[in-house]
Amino acid sequence: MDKTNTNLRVNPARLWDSLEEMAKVGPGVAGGCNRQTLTDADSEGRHLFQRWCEAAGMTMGVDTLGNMFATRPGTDPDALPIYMGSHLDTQPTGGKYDGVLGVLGPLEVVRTMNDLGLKTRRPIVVTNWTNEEGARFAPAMLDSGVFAGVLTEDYAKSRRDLDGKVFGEELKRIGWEGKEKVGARKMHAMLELHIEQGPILEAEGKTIGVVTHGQGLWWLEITLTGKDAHTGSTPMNMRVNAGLGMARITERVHQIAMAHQPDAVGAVGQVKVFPNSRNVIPGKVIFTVDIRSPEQAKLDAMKAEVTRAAHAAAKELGLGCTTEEVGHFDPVAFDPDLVTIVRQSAERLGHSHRDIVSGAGHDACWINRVAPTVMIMCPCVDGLSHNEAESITPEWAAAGTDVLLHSTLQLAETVA
Ligand code: HGY
Ligand code: MN
Ligand code: MN
Repeated sequence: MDKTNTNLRVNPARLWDSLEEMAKVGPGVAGGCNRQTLTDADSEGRHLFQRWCEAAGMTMGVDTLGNMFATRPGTDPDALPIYMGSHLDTQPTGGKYDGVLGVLGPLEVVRTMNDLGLKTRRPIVVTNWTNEEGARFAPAMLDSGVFAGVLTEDYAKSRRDLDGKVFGEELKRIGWEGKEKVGARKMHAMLELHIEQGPILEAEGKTIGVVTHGQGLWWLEITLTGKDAHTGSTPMNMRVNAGLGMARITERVHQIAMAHQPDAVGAVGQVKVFPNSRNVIPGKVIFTVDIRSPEQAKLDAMKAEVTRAAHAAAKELGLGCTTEEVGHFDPVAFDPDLVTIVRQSAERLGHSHRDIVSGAGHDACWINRVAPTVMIMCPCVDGLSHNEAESITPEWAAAGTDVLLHSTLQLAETVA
């Protein structure tokens, strides 16, 4: 089969049905998903994914952090495989496509190859990375970070959620702690298909994002300590208000990001207030600052400015202040040769496309350290993501998966 055959396309209806079927596992309350990592819903989604992979003739391997690897054999078992993957875990108010398209799109690629009886020299592996979101257990991209040798397995297994549940214990509880050594697998290349999660592609009428770079990020967890006191009877000049400190620092994070425009973002997304009672001045607040930029210098400058601002605000209010780095990766440049293959596949298939920098972090950002890696993006409506109203069209899903199909067949070397 001529790999450049532009008639070679996936089955859009089957892909869409799989996305909708998976979305029923761990449903949200407003049409999206709440399939947080290492929950029973995550486990149910994993079982469904495994059943589908085995029905497509693949064999499943699972490592000691629950990363899942479904293999379609090649004609040369010694050849390094082509990996395609992303994540099935979602935010608490997540969409149906963030991560999921990057796992079920590759499954559709394999299903299409089966339909057409296509053989490749290299094996092909479809991957589900555990805990990409970092919503329940920080940091994001935790297990691909261990796979890439940046984080340790002990660190990953020690992470706690807001209820004090421990990652390693939850992984055992849901029965997805595998036997494979994390990071032992070697890859010829890794491709990740993902929705853009930003407004650019849709606004410019482009169907495919050829991802050349990913912006870097810092997650700084700040703990402010003041004094619990009565909100009614405590005079204003006697208050040691950790909640006020958090508010001031949140405003400063916004100002710092705005001062580094363009290409800088910052916000506070997770806040835990103690004792979180309506008539008690918060004596303690723990919150995470998320700052990002594609430019290393800006990222480093913002981190220093946010840290200084936090300590200054705390000092003004007489608060104790500690900061902890709970997530980080530098800006990444994806493999130029793979970027060219993705761009050529989009061209060949007649899809409009543009080079783009990923605003969100992805497992590909870590895997890029251990294998040539690239990402393919499709638009999402209004650029909205990490929101249950996240939406894409079946056409966008199919276009991104067709580009993945063609790029993967080229890299895996179809055998006549
Ligand atoms: O945080 C991120 O960028 C990704 O969605 N986990
Ligand atoms: Mn994602
Ligand atoms: Mn996400």
